[in-house]
Amino acid sequence: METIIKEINDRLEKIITTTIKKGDVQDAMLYSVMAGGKRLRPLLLINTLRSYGVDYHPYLDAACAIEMIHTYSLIHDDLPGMDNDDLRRGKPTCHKQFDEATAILAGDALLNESMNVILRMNINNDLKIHLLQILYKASGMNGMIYGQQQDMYFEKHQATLEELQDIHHYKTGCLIAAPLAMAGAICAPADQEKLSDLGFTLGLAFQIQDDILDVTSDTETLGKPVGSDIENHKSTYVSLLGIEKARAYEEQLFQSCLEKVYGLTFNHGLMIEMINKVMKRVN
Ligand code: GRG
Repeated sequence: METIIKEINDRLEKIITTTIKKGDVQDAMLYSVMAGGKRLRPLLLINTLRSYGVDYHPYLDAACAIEMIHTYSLIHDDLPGMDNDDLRRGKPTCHKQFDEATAILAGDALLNESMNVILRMNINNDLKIHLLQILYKASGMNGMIYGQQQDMYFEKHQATLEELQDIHHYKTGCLIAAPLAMAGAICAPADQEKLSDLGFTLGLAFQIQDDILDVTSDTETLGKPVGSDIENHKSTYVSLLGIEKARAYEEQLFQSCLEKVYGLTFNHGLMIEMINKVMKRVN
């Protein structure tokens, strides 16, 4: 897995340093893309291909394109007009390190250039269009951006558990399901739906874990009380269910992911390793 992460990192660095014009925006793109993300989404694409016994190298750029979209979403999510965060992955957020205008453009450019990365890939045009359709539906207004809109609405309104699930299906789930669906499009079209469904379940489990990590790291590192998000009127799985039920729900979804993996005909071991990596993260 470490070798593959290095390949992803090297390729991302090369794309940003060699295919676009130099200047502050390029510096900001590079800063955020290389700031130490876990590369979960590209790994999901690559490891799904490997699970089917397919060489992932011709598709490395598709994996990088997903990470570029993910990074754009984090840069914009951190902006003063959204979450107004000063730190991301333990480092100054893009707008703190550069300035707000540069961070907006860096996010915009990552989204645009992600499409150019796929357009330049040396694969047949039908597959290229199929990959573009999956990725830009997942990240667009019927996907991640819709989820972000709902998230912003429910910062001011109390969400039910169903509404919370809907937010995360779109905001987090779509960009986790996309790499699995893209792998399906590349090498197992008949499995695409099942792979996407696995991705949405994994995305939900990942989000619940994120909510749990938020409160546990609050208590451990900041001394804030568990469930402090309740005071911010922000609904989370922990604020709605309590930490024990949230943990039980996460475990139930984790088991469901394993069942879905065994419902597919490929190398199960690799995918289980990948799911374990997602679910056992500590940040
Ligand atoms: C601004 C259009 C727009 C969308 C923003 C993804 C997102 C939507 C906001 C990020 C805020 C957030 C905490 C989302 C939950 C999903 C999540 C835990 C994202 C972080 O993903 P990781 O853990 O990040 O894969 P790294 O740092 O490893 O890349």
